[in-house]
Amino acid sequence: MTAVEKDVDDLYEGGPAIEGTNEDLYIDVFSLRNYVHVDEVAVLYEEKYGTSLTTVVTTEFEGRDMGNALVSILQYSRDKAKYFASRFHESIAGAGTADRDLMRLTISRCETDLGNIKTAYQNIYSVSLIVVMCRMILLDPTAQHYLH
Ligand SMILES: [Ca+2]
Repeated sequence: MTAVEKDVDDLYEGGPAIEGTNEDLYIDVFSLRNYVHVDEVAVLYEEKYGTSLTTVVTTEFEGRDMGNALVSILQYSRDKAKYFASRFHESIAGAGTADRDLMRLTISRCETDLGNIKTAYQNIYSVSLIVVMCRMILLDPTAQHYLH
């Protein structure tokens, strides 16, 4: 079982499956995991239990500020820029064979939201995407064409 799958089941067992809510569990999952993880949990939760996690949180925390905060985290995690930042991270982590994927991502996204991706990448991984890409180019001679 992956960490995402475990969180999905835990959130079900600590929420809809019981009377009341295991609030500490919800707060832990939403605040301690990175945004990519939270979004993966949200997607898998809906696939597995047929209800959006946003609906579950809204119901379990009805009328309380904590519910609004958790829903905000869900929405932020769902942001497209985060998704593409994650894809960049995967491409860079596998540099060499993945440079074609990275280039394709760059071309497809650069005219729309590369600025948002750079910001998201910085927020998630605490390092500049530009710095990471420059390092990759310097270390990988086959990636030199990105400079031209
Ligand atoms: Ca409940």
